[in-house]
Amino acid sequence: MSYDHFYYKGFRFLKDVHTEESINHAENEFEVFDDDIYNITFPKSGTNWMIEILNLIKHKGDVTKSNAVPIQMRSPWYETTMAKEQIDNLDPPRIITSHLPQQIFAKSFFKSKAKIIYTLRNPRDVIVSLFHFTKIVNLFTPIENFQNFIDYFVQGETLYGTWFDHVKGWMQMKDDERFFYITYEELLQDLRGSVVRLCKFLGQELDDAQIDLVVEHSTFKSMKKNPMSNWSQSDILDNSKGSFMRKGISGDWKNHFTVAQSEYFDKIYQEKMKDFNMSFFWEQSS
Ligand code: PPS
Repeated sequence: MSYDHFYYKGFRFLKDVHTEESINHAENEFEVFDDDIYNITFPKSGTNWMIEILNLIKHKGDVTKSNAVPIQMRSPWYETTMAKEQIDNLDPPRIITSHLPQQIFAKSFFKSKAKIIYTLRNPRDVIVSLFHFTKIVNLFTPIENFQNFIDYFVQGETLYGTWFDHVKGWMQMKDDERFFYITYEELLQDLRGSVVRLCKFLGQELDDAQIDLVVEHSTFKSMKKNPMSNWSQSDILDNSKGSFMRKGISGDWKNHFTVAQSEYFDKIYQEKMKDFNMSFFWEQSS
C-alpha cells in the first residue's frame, strides 16, 4: 500500500495528517492532565468502539450529550495536526485517543496520574479490517492482493510501526495501576461485563440502567446506524466504496486467509513474539 509518509524515530507517519512538529509536540511538549483518559490502540483494534464506550460512560449513558460531536472529533488523536483545537474544546475528564507506540508517547504522561485503556485485537482480524479500510481512505493507494497485504503488515510498513512492537511496547505497562487492557474479542463476548470493569477502573459509578444505556448505544448495530458514530460524515473516507463500520465480528480472517497464509503468518507471529512473556487466546485458536 502506498501513501505519502515520513519517519519519526523509525516509525512511519502519514504526511499531512501528521507532521514532524505534530509528533514531536505529542512526544515532548503535550501537557497531560492527571484526570485525562487515554484510549490507545494499534489501528483497527477497536479504537472507535472504545471512544463510544468511554464517552457514554463519562455521560452516564446519555447519548445526546455523548454524541454532541462526530466520533472523529470527540476524542481526538492527539498526535495529528488537527487535534489541538479539538483537544482545547474537551471538557474534563478529557478522553484522548492515540495510535502512538509507547516509545514515543507523551513524556508528561509518565509523570502523571492519567489513565490508559489499551485495546488489542487478534492481529489476523486487524489485517483483514485494515485491508478493507485502505480501500475507502482517500489518502491511500490500496494493495489489491491479500498476500501482498499480509507482507506489508508483517514487514512493518504500517503506520505507527508494527503491530508486534506496538503490543510488546504498551504491554510492558500491564502491571501499572494506571493501565487497563482489554481485547476487542472480550468486548464482543461480554460488552456489559466489560463496561462494568471499565467503570470500576475509571472510578465511575453508574447504576444498572445507565450501564444498560452505555451498552445499548455502543453495540455495532447502534453505532453503524448512528451518523455521529459511523464516520459517514468524514471527508477522508469514500463511503461509496465501503463502510467504516464494516462487519464488527471476530474471526473474519478465516474468510480471507488460505491455510498456507495462515501458517505463514503463524510462523512470523511466533518468531516476532518469542521474547514476549504473555499469551493471547488467538494463539490457541488460530
Ligand atoms: S481505526 O481506523 O484504527 O480508528 O479503526 P478502529 O476503530 O480501531 O477499528 C475499526 C474496526 O472496529 C469495528 N467496530 C466495532 N466492532 C464491534 N462493535 C462495535 N460497536 C464496533 N465499532 C467499530 C469496525 O467495524 C472495524 O472492524 P471490521 O472488522 O473492519 O468491521
